[in-house]
Amino acid sequence: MKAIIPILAILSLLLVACGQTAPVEEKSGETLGTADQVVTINSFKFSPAEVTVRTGQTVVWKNQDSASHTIAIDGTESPELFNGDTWSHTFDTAGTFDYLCGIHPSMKGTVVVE
Ligand SMILES: [Cu+2]
Repeated sequence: MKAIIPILAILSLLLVACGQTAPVEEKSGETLGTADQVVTINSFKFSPAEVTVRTGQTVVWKNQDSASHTIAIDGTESPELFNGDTWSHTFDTAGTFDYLCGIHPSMKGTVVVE
């Protein structure tokens, strides 16, 4: 009987920890569900190369390339994205945000925030 209480304590700690993860940062299919625009990375290209969102909206990049890439945009850079990885960024200010891959700077794209 004494062993049950510590187990319950650990279980409730695990539940709290799970509840604190941010779904937008997860590498799951749910990420794409929160996207206002999705940019696919394939063959060293962002597709579409330009997307338009409104302020407060989110763009999700999905790497379907065999090579790994990053997205350097709006003063930040994604972690290295391997095949199947996704990364999202929410744009809070209007403007035109040109971006590139931090690993392959010739890879370029644009997010227009209206
Ligand atoms: Cu790249």
